[in-house]
Amino acid sequence: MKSIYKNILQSIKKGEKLLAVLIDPDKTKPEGLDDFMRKVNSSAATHIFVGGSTVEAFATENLVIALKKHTNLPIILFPGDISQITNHANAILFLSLLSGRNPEYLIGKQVASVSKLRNSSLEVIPTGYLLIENGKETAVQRVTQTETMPINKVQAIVDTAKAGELLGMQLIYLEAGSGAEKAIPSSVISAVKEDLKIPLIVGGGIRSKQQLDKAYQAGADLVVIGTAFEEDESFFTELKK
Ligand code: 1GP
Repeated sequence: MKSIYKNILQSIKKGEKLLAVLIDPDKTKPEGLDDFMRKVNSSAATHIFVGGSTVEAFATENLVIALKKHTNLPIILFPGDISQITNHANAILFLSLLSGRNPEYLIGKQVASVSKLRNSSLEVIPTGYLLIENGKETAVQRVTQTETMPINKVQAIVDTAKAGELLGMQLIYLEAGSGAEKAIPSSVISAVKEDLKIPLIVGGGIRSKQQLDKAYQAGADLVVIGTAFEEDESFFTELKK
């Protein structure tokens, strides 16, 4: 049943905040997921995102198959590349890197992935992806060969997110990059949110409950956390249901 996006909209309507745990197949192996996933399941996490910038062939599929044995949370692909598409997940963020001007990541990879998606059972969720300045170069920048959007150019960020909405995208994702030194500032989140009718995802560099709450208060509907959980699994206990 293709209901993941519908459920996100319903949660937002009820005033619920959503939390995705990002699991990178390059850093997490299918074996030994037991303990980690027990913590995920008893935390406030509502979604699992699976993806990374540089992932070995089949690593994503193997990880998704293993994850399904450990959780009932929806598993959403957040792919860095076409090779990470697997039908075993529930949905895919069909990303277009709107902050950059590299045609490969605006439309090229998307066209190339159609043969995999055309007959797939995955729920495809078109997502405008904006990479925002964060203090240091991140993997997304290196891989996509694009610039980040400066945080002092708030109107440009707001307009870019809005363009995504007007193009028919269903989600906007403000990304500071995995392991970012600086998370997306509240001022940027709130300015984007104010002008947007579709749900807003925020991720990158969020390492504390306080930062998480700040992002929610500023208007993030769904926050993505990866590195903080990888580095310290006890963070899950701070985020109990
Ligand atoms: C990266 O937004 C996500 O794509 C999560 O970032 O690993 O810094 O939590 P972190």
